Amino acid sequence: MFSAQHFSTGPGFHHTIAVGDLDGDDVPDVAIPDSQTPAVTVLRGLGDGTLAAYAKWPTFTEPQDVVIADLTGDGLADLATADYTSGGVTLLRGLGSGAFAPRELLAAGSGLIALIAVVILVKLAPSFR
Ligand SMILES: [Ca+2]
Repeated sequence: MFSAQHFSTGPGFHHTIAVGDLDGDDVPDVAIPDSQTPAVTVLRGLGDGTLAAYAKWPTFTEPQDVVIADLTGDGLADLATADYTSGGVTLLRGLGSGAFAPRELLAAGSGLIALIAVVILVKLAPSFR
């Protein structure tokens, strides 16, 4: 039987959560947008059911939602947030170690509250190549 554990996400306003492997160790990690700081709060999974202490990665203003996906096609997990007032989406390019490059703003207008990352994997049979 499991008992509840609490892992601090630090100060800020946290609305949603995303789970994915951000550092390539095959252990799920947690990312949470913090609209107050503003930042994405990341807690790395340690593989034993616990999470490491949080780290905050700066975003543009008022991130409301976060996705984890390889958005740049380099095979590494990236983070993107839907920002309510920044005028777009914050992209944090993953460096593969669980660290991220400085924030980039992708213009997409104001009032964003949610993101969906769609990854389509197509594996062609040898006869179709
Ligand atoms: Ca991981």
